[in-house]
Amino acid sequence: MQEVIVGRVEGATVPKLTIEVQACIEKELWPFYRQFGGKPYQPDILQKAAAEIEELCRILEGEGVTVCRPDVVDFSKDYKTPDFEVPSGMYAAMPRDILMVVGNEIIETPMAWRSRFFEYTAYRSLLKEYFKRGAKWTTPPKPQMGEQLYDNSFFKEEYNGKYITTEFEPCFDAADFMRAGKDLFVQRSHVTNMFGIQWMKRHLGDKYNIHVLSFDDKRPMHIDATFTMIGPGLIIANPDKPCHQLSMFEKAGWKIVEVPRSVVSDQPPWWMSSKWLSMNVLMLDPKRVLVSSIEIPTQKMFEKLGIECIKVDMSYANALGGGFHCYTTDVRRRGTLESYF
Ligand code: ABU
Repeated sequence: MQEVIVGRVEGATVPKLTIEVQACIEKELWPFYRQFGGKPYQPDILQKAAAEIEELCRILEGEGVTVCRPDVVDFSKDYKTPDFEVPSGMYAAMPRDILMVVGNEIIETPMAWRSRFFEYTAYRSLLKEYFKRGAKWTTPPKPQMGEQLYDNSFFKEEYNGKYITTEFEPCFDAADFMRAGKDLFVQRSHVTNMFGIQWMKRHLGDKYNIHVLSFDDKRPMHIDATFTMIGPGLIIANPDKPCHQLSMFEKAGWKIVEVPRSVVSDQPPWWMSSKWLSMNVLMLDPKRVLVSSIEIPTQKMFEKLGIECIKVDMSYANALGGGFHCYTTDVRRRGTLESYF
């Protein structure tokens, strides 16, 4: 990896518990969102998370990677469009959700949470700079996020394989995609609909193949704590969320390794994700990975695969719903455009 964007937690605000947030968050956490939605996250946790992210940047730079950061934005302001209103935004902590790099193109994704509508503002200084340096800069149609994008009947019954987003307009988070050369893998999730996947297919054209994957998962949102690509030919898989298309990878000769369970405790709190962030790692190159300093079983798994672990503490940063992969978007990597399927 040569250059990476690392998100920031400064200005982070708890999103309102809108229907699309409810679908993605464990029910036990809903009271937290009801109480704090629209207010800043607890300052002491934010400060500690910010310190961990600073340390992550220092470590990346020490490994020879250029680190870029989004602007500091106050996400506590309320906003209103002709289609919806919310009491606040959320954060610019997870560039992996909003920025997708494909070749020399950087795509600002049309995310599905109303609290994330204006998140792109934090990245505009960087995107203008990348454009000046020669990048192709694309913004897909921005969803209107009115009532028609969300399925109001979603909570009427127990989980039945439905999604909170409808097919009214395209939406997708970049973190539902992963890429190996000319092959992109994507899951239909609560925040990525088939219309969004279709948009990407038509946009990228014949140069890339998009494969749709699915998993046993009641709350699909982001593929990178479910099925994480360690490199072409090697995937680490969440044993609680089996992939329905495993045979496709097996036929292509890929190795799929099940990840050991996380060993983290309940403190600091887990406000927005499962503990499977233990597998939300960042590969610096095929032989070096950033992994949580607490997750010894996961470290051992990587060492057995011949991959050196660079250990970093992300306990407080994890509280906001992301691990190394979520907090970063790799902008430049060495390599050629291979086809694997
Ligand atoms: N943004 C990644 C969250 C994934 C998970 O909760 O497992």
